[in-house]
Amino acid sequence: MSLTSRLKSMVKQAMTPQPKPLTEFEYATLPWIDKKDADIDSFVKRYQRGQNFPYDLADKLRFWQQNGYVILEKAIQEEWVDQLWNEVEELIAHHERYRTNVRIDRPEYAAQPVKEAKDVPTEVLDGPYIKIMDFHDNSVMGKKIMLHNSIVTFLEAVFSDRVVAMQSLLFKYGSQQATHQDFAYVVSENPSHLAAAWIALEDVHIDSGPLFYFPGSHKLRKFDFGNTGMFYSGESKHNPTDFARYLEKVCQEAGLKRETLLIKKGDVLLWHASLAHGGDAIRNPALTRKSYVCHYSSLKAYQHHRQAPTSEPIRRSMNGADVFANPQMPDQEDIFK
Ligand SMILES: O=C(O)CCC(=O)C(=O)O
Repeated sequence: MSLTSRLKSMVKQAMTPQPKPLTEFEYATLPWIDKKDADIDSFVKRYQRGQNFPYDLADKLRFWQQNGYVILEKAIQEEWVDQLWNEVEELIAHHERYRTNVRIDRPEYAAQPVKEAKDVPTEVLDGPYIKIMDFHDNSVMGKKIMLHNSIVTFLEAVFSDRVVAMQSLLFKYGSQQATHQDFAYVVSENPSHLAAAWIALEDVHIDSGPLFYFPGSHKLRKFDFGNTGMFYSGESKHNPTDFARYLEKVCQEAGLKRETLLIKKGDVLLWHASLAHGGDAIRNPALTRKSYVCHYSSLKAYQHHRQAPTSEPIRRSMNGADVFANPQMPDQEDIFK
């Protein structure tokens, strides 16, 4: 393209009105349960799959609708949790064998916080400020827990659509992450079709930096990052600290209480795209807080892997839900059988 045509095209783009970034979910595409006329009793009568759900589905859906979360006690069998954690320990101990991405939130890694496990020493991987990313790509057990029948049955009810898992994070220590709502960071093709699971891989100790959350905060007005609306990007005018301050202020104004998640190994917290939450301060650095966080969307809202938005994904299906194979590391898929 010549310089003149490039300039012309830049001027044309600058003069074309850009769509205003979203500052609220579109009402028409909200999950049915977030709409004003949601009729939970008739939904439950029609929802065949809910009949084998080992909790009272109508009660859990009502609780979700009001509070933006539910807890499924003893959802995941201990042996599964133990197997997953043994695999994580193997990854940490023999990091040189694995290409799993790891995020290191330590000042010495600030220039490049995401690296492959093989390039991060065991002492660093084994410490705090580490997020092991998308380990489910590598692990069949990671996929089995992510797509566990109880999680999928509940989220399929919430979306009234097939569930598709989007991504996962594994933590050995508390994240100490500031208050946030996930839709700002984890974006599907329909941002309101998003939910998450926090799976306890050990009993949570109050001094280990537990997750905290504000029940009812999923109904509050969204934060506006300025130029990028309700989504955060490196270009946003406002930053995650402004986001946290806003959420804490509006939760306080609305009289919402801050709760601390003290659940047991194998229990699962499921939360709404807009539930305000974060990681508490670690009061005893010797304590671990092993946990597995998975994010989900629906078939209609997540049709392509985020790293290959124009290719048809390779679906791995379990319990009537899907997760896409990692398009960038096919050699690392299911290396932990
Ligand atoms: O587990 C934590 O401390 C925070 C996890 C979290 O907020 C998230 O993944 O969205």
